[in-house]
Amino acid sequence: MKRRALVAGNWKMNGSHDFNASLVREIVLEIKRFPDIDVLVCPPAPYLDAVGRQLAGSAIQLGAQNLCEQPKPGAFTGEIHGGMLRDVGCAYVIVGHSERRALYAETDARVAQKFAVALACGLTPILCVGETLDEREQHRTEAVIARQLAAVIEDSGIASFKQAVIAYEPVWAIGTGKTATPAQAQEVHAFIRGQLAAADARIANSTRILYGGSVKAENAQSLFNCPDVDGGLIGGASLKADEFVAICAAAQ
Ligand code: G2H
Repeated sequence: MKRRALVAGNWKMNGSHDFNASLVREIVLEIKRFPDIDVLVCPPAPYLDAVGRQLAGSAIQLGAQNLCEQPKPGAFTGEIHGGMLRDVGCAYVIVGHSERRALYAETDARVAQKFAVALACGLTPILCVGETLDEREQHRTEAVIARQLAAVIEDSGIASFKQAVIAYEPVWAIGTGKTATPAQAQEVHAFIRGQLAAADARIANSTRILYGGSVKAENAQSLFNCPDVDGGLIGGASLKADEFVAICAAAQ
């Protein structure tokens, strides 16, 4: 089965009303050239509503970078419920990004809770998995990723991946300028698909697995050519309209 590519821009903690408006204006103009892929931008939470309004009428979808693991809204100061993300027009939410795992102590169990809440709220979770440099050097890449995936599969079930996306993001390649080679990416993507296939071959075949970690216009094509790479989760390069559009072109 040929999977439809997805290119998702993770703006992280960057932007302002003026910056976002100009970036989105340029992307919206160009994106019409790429009808065969899905494109998504994930601004910081305070800007979701404004960016969503600017995207209205375009094919670009809106995603959030995080959500609260609590299943119901209530007294959780500073947190954002998945239903609120839906309310402002989000279709996707990133779950378990390595920056949240490392800097905000998100455990596999909490990531699994967030994944489940995202689904319950009608959002498509983008589940991030990936190993650190130490883990790779200790040949623990597969064990780490298997553990990260298992936490979610055990909690939400393999069928949940009918409405989910996985992003493989080697931590050593995030924002460092170091990118996994296409061979390294393909090897891990095939492993991830194999983990899903062990539970359900059909779901494994249809689940989109994105690569993330210093994707740029110059390396996107070679990564997207890999048979198990179905697009990208783009950080730094998604903040430059021409770079992001060139990455979309590579996925088309
Ligand atoms: C990985 C990626 C996007 P960058 O975090 O999530 O960021 O492309 O800047 O490495």
